[in-house]
Amino acid sequence: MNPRTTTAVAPHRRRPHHLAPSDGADTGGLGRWSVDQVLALYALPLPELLFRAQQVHREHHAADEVQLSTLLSIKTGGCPEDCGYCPQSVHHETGLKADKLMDLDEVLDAAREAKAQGAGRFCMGAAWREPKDRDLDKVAAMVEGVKALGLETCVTLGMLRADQARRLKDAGLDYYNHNLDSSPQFYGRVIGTRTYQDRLDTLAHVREAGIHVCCGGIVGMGETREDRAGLIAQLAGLDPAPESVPINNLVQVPGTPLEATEPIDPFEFVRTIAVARITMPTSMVRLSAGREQMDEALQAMCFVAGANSIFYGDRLLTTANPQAQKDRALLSRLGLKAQQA
Ligand code: SAM
Ligand code: DTB
Ligand code: SF4
Repeated sequence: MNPRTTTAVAPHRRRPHHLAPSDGADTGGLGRWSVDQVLALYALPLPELLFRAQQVHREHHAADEVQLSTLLSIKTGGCPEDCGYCPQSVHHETGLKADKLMDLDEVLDAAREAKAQGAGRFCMGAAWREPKDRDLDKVAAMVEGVKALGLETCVTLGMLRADQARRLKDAGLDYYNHNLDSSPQFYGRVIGTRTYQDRLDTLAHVREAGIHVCCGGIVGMGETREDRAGLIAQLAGLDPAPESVPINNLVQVPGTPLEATEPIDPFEFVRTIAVARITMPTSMVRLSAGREQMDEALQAMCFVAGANSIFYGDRLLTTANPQAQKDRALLSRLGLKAQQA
């Protein structure tokens, strides 16, 4: 049976009023969620929350498919921004060596390898505040080359002007990743060199250029549940919601200010995935950074909670990710399969 058609009535139509978007009407997740409404989801008994997340998930997605994105850091380290979680910032002594922008051939070799391993999307990340126009030409060539290999393309290059977004769209870019990272209230505790509004402006330029939006955040930075709910309410309130929503669990890197933060309770992480799924029904919710530090049972719970995408490949940008072979074995044990691009 097609998992998309197993429920006759949209499950989120049966939500009690206090768990519905604030416009009052059911909008299939396109309405705005207040922070209190998101907190009410968080407060549900875990089995109830997972049940609801599964209902929404099956209404909009094939429940046995996981989308696979491979990351490559095309320009590593030396970033002028001060993001407190990030090993690539010049503000933190992490011992990371800064590199220049990679050559096209090297990038295409990595993309070919990702495709051979079964990835559907190739995401290229650069440690920039924003791209210089001459660098953007080089990235545009990378996008064209990767796309020609039959992979979906994604880049994350920092802040983007409207004309730069259009340049990337012309090169064939499918997705731009730019995260809100946390709630507007907590954000300033982690990042001082760019504002929340700067991020919203970049997202608007990406959207206007007709590029799919990949936007999520990080948890485990010492934020409260209210901050996590604030992040989710912001993401779900983007109109339309991001097509991809990466939920990162902080990878604590020695030398960063967030190095010794109290880790998030694993069940609270699962709740965050479930709440993202319920509030953004049609988005791909990506179980992102932090999987190397999770056991397989916790990852399985995240898939039950509605995660349907992962970063796939032995590295994230500068830190470790589970080996591709180990991930293939895990998906197979769980009866899940890679989504065909
Ligand atoms: N420099 C660009 C920017 O910040 O927009 C693109 C790359 S940046 C590394 C992309 C995202 O990775 C960040 O917004 C953050 O959400 C995530 N990230 C970075 N370091 C992380 C860490 N140590 N643990 C978890 N997520 C992290
Ligand atoms: C996202 O949300 N997470 C990815 C991707 N977008 C670019 C990056 C995670 C980085 C983790 C730390 C590192 O490897 O440097
Ligand atoms: Fe730079 Fe991005 Fe790291 Fe922030 S997250 S320091 S912008 S590479």
